[in-house]
Amino acid sequence: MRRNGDRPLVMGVLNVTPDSFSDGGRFAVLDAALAQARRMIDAGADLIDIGGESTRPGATPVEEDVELERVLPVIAAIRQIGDIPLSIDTLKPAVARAAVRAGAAMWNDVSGLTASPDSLPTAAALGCPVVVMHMKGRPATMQDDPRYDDPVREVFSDLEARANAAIAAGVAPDKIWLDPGIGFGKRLEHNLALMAALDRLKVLGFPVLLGVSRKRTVMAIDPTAVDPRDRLGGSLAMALFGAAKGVDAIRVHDVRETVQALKVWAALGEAAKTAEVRASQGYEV
Ligand code: HH2
Repeated sequence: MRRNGDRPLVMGVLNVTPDSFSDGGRFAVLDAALAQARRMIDAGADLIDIGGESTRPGATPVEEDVELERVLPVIAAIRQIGDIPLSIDTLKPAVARAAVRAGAAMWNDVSGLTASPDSLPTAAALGCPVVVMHMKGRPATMQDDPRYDDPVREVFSDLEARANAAIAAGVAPDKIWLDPGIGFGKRLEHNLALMAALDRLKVLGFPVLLGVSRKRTVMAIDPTAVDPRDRLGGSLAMALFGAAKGVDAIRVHDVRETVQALKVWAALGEAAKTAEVRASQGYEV
C-alpha cells in the first residue's frame, strides 16, 4: 500500500491517551475511540494509527501494561467493524507484538527502532511494514535545545543508517517507511528545511510518511494558533506541500478536511497536466 491513486494515503490519528497534545483524553474511553474510528473511516481514512503513549514534548513515559490496556481493546473493537489497516504507534516492542497479534498491520516507531535492543529483532520477526521515524533525543527533553549543523543532511543520513540497520537485522527492504519526524527534537528552522527537502528523502527509495498535523510548527508561524485545534489551516498547507513533494502518506487528526484538500489538489494537478498537453499540441488555452 503506497499512495491512493495520485494522492498520498491519509493515516488518521487515534490517540487513546489522557495527555496527547491535541486530543488527549477525548478518545480514552472505548466507545469514544470506536466512534472516532468510524468517523475517520467514513471520512476516507486509508489507515488508522493507534497510540497509547503520548510522545509530545515533555510527555512522561507510560508502563507497558497500561499502554497495552489502552490499545488492545481498541484494536479488537475496530477489527470488529471493518478491515481498515491499523498501525500501532509505540516505542515498545512488546506492545507492537501484542498489537499485531490483535490485528494491527503496521508498526509506527517514533524512535526509529532504537528505543530497545529488542526493537530491530521484533521488527524483523513481525514482518509487517514499519515506520522508522527520526527523533533527536527523547520526548521528555527533545525540545530543550535541539541543534544541528545541517539538519537535512543529519536527519536523512541518520534515517538511511536506521533503514540499513533494519535491513541488516532481517527487515525486508520493501517493508520500511521513513519519516523525518517533524517536531521531534527540531526547531522551526529545522522543520522548514526538512519540509523543503522531502523530495530528496524520497531518493533513498523508501515510502515516506509525514506527520505535521496540528503541530507547534504551525503556531511558530502563526502565534495566534495556541490551541492545537486552531491549527487546521496550517496543517492542510503542510499536508499539501508534502503531497507536492511526493510523500506517500500523511498522518492527520482532521481526516475529512485532509482527504478533501488532497482530492481537490489532485484534481487541480490533473487539470493542469491536461492544459499543458493541450498547450503543447497548439490548442489555445
Ligand atoms: N507525531 C506524533 C506521534 N506519532 N508518528 C509518526 N510516524 N510521525 C509523526 O510525526 C508523529 C508520530 C505526535 O502527534 P500526536 O500523536 O497527535 O500526539 P501525542 O504524541 O501527544 O499523542
